[in-house]
Amino acid sequence: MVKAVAVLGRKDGERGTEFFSQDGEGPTTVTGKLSGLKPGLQGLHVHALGDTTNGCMSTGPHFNPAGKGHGAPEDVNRHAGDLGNVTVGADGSASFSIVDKQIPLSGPHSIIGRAVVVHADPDDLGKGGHELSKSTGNAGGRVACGIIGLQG
Ligand SMILES: [Cu+2]
Ligand SMILES: [Zn+2]
Repeated sequence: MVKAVAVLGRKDGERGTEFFSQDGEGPTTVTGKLSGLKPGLQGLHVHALGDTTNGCMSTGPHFNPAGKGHGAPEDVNRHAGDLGNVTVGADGSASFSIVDKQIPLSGPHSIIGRAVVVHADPDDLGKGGHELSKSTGNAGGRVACGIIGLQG
């Protein structure tokens, strides 16, 4: 079992924690608790770089080792980092659990050392018809992010 954790934050404070676990070659389970966010659907992705020298802006594009287009988690044509949306409640908090096969914690396409990013707007899952739909899901600004690091 490989375990990892990301503490999400922004300049004005912490926004939550996401835990990752993967058993052998199986899917990765992501469980998260976020707070201090705007209510509604918000895009959630793994971005390619674990670089927060310029805040969430320097985490690069969506993690995309297979060179595909942006999509929904259940789509064949999706970035590995496309985890869809989280639902933020009226109190600004969200709890979620995601099981996904494209975000391993070991091997050549490992997401260790990359970043998870929460966006300001809903991810249109590539279907919104906006010029950004096929690259980012038009999910707007990067509200919070955290570097995915190994956990004991
Ligand atoms: Cu993103
Ligand atoms: Zn994407």
